[in-house]
Amino acid sequence: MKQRIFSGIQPSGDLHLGNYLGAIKQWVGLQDEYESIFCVVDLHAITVSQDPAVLRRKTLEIAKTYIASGIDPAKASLFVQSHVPEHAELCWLLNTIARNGDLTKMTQFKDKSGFDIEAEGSESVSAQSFKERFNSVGVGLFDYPILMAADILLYDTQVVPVGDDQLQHVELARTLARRFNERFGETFRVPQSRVMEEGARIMGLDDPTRKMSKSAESQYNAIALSDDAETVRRKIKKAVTDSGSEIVYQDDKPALKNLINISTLLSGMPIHDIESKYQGKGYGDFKSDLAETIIAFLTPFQERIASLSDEETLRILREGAERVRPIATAKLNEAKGKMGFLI
Ligand code: ATP
Ligand code: LTN
Repeated sequence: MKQRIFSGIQPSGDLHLGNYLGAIKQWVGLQDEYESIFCVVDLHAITVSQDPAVLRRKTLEIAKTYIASGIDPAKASLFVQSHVPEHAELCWLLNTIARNGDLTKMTQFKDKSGFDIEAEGSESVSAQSFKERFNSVGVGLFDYPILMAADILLYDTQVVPVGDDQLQHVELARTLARRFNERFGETFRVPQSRVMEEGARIMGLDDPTRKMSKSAESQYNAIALSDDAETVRRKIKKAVTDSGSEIVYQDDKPALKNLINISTLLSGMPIHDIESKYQGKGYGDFKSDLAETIIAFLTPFQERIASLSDEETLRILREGAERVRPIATAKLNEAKGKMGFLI
């Protein structure tokens, strides 16, 4: 029996190389080894405000990206979260066993809300501004990790492949599974997370101390999977570098380390070989080759996306939902039965 994996990406913002290298590329390699379920998590996307037309377009775009990256709908189930309403319902059940303290420590919540409950009482935050900030943060954004726990636990997921920014959320899914099982009897499987080593964290091109992000302010933070050749060349040229001019992979050169990571992951050339290739050369040569490596990856990828019609993509997504829904229904009913609901 193959183990089951589940993962998802939100249809918000433009997907970038970090999403591909830190998440989707790993999934492609896992689909033969595991029974795979990959979701477009549209219910998560609305935790920040979305234009409905854009949400619709992005949902299809993420599904096309999965397929163009090599996820095979014959092997893996691809579906849209809102097509399986059990996700939202289990989220409600889990809300009643989660505690506020489980959520206030989540770094993604702190980042996205700009609100840090642990900062209360510090000199920099007055009681007044603390309260104002708290009152303005959306409830959905706070509850986000519980919905993610529901996604994972509904399918008896054994392994959750994610970038390292999501480890804290998977940890919460584990906590909630255990808490539920202790209270109501063995129901949910406790999942494991799985992070890919080098690709785990691709950093921003404009700031190697922060991860490359869909919601970054500067257009020079990320290479979008939809960027054309000229844009890639311009962004790589502008990417910050460290002091010195040698091409070496070292912790004290975080900007260069990040660029070398991207290069090795896309070209398959070992890091050591990259260092040797640029011995005696400067950042300029390395960067212009890196831009071409990225373009050589993106061009056929974008062609595959363009060849997928909306209708075909929607058909794949509907089939995926039909395939996984019975699993979700059975697990939800099991949980409801244990909690005392009439089934
Ligand atoms: P946002 O910046 O709006 O939070 P995001 O770019 O982090 O969005 P998500 O939808 O939160 O994207 O993440 C999708 C997947 O991509 C997750 O598994 C996440 O861990 C991974 N991921 C996101 N950014 C990076 C990155 N810079 N490096 C590696 N993996 C990443
Ligand atoms: N929170 C995740 C997306 C996500 C997810 C999941 C990942 C939602 N549900 C279940 C793995 C398993 C993110 O922002 N990347």
